Amino acid sequence: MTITKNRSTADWQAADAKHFLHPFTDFQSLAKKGSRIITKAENIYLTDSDGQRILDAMSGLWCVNVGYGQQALIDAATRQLKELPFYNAFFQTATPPAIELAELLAEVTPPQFRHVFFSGSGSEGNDTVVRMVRRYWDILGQPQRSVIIGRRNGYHGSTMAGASLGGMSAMHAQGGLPIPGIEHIEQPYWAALGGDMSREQFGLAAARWLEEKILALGPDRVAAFIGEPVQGAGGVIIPPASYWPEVQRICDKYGVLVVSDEVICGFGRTGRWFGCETVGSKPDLMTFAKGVTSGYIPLGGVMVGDRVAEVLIERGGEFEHGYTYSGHPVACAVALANIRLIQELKLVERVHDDVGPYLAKAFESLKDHPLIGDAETCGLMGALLLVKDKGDGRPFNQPGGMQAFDESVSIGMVCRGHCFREGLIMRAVGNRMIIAPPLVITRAQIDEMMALIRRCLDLTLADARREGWM
Ligand code: PXG
Repeated sequence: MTITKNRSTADWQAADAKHFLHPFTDFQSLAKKGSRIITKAENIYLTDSDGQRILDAMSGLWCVNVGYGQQALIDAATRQLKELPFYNAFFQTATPPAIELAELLAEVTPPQFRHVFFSGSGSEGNDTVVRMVRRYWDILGQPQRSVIIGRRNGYHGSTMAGASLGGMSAMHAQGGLPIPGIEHIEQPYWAALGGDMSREQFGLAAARWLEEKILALGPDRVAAFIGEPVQGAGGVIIPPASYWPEVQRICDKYGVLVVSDEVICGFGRTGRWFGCETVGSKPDLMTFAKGVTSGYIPLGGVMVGDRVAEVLIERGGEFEHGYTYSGHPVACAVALANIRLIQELKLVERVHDDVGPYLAKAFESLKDHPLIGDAETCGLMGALLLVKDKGDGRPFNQPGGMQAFDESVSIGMVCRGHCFREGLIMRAVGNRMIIAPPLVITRAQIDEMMALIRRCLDLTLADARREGWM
């Protein structure tokens, strides 16, 4: 054991504050408050350094699909570490785990996908997407076709290209983003932008913003459109059913490549293997990460559809791109064990037929709560909209844009504080409380989670009434 076992919480916090710069964090305010130190986990429960048990309704960070402590994944990593801890895939070499994972991914993804490019994370996967779609159009003799369209409040990672494709204004405000050649359209968020339109009418209207953008730029300049099937970090924004089929129709019409960012939606989260199957798109490229290894070890990549693969392979020559960890054997071995476990436990079918509908019903029953203006789910992703006034449905604050990481938005943070104290991890995105529990969650555990959610909403409501916020 290389980690000191018997340090106190205060000791961990002091060392943390002194040396560790956390992602998406105001360093100074966290140093004052002290981090929560998570020391172990089993199934869907975490334990912190004070011994408190916490129900993890966020699957770590949308990734621990098979739950914590799965022996098959631990064994796969251990075996591979002994056998061959690393070798690269650059110089005409490959390792068995990477080859076998490529084979298995081709099997579980939609039929147009027979090839994969590996990365170390979702952000790197989306950097690969940018390089690859531009290379595709170059090879086809259309180098001017380089613009990629993303959406406001979309999240595609934190590297230069990932953050540029995403539509988080707070991120764009730092470091000179977005990079050139990335454009954005408004998101398909009906509750915020739908006005008098029905959900389905709005879905069509939101898709047509894409057509307007393509026409404004000139179709011969547009390389690709990228979107999450369901926006995750933006607050679990579930698009109207009419949205993605219309997006697909428009992209087909102008020859624009469709990129489905499946980093959150992939590997069963929405009740199908991939989110594009749930929402009805037929992407040319698909970014994945997180659930591919259930987060046990970093791995990401891009599934490359036949339309792009054929051009890259048959006409492209060398693709000048790759990462040291592209096809890392230990990560790939864990992914293989993870995907086989998802198959064995029939987790995708379970989400679709059993726990997904059960969660949907439980969320429906929350609609009687005075704070809840809307409650919606897609598979095992769920969002609660917190409102000031149920009568007119007025939300606490307008999430409209990109407040995914804006800690000044109070009501969600108040609710999240209660969740922390009560032993529940639920995320706040502006005025939306969101969950994405491990796919192994049982009905009884959903009941337990819902009791905690209701209790935290009651505590938040009491605060709001006492403070005169509503
Ligand atoms: N695409 C999507 C759709 C994501 O959700 C990434 C790409 C980037 O993946 P990496 O592995 O580079 O982080 C993500 C990551 C949040 C939150 O607060 C969500 C993510 C990351 C950090 C925080 O919800 N998603």
